[in-house]
Amino acid sequence: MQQITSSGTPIGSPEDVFVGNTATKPNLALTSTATASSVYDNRYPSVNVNDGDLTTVWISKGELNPWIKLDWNSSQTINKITLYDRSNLTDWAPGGTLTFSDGSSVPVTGILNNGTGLDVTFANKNVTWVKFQVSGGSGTNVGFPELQVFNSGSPTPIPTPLYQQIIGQCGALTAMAMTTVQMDLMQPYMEMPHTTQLIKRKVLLHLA
Ligand SMILES: [Ca+2]
Repeated sequence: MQQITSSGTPIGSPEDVFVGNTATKPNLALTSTATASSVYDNRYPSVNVNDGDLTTVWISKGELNPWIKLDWNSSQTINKITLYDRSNLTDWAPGGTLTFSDGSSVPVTGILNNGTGLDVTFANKNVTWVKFQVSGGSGTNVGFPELQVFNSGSPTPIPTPLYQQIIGQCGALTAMAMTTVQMDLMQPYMEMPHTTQLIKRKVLLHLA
């Protein structure tokens, strides 16, 4: 009996239904202006929180519950913010509240103490600023290496000529997929970098 998928493609055949540009969306924080409730000294200015560099840190001056604010010159559509606590285990901002220029707010909990980023997602907002007020902070000088702001919308469609080119390359790589391409066992697919884009294509497998 021939097994087929829900889309009718025989197992073992590539299924060209999931191809998209999953390239990272730009971090909108990079184009904002950062201000903070305080700054420890000129080695740790507020601009360090949105310079795209996790090794540079904004540090408050003796605050456990400081705030940091990002302002844009024009309205931005956003739906995800990633917060990175200081990587040292002394200073810790475990959570707080994001407030926005549209009057809304989003509570934040679960920021890890080790500097691992926490993604906070929400429905699209059109805003000119976002402010994060820390609560429950501990240590001596709470701060953040980075706040990142995104509009993580649907993948950008790939122009047809490029799509055809990539499909051709994927076809040539299918036989190598088991050994050379990252696989997700729950939803098998192959990934291949294509210039600045990361292309995913499902590859259906014979499991028996
Ligand atoms: Ca930084």
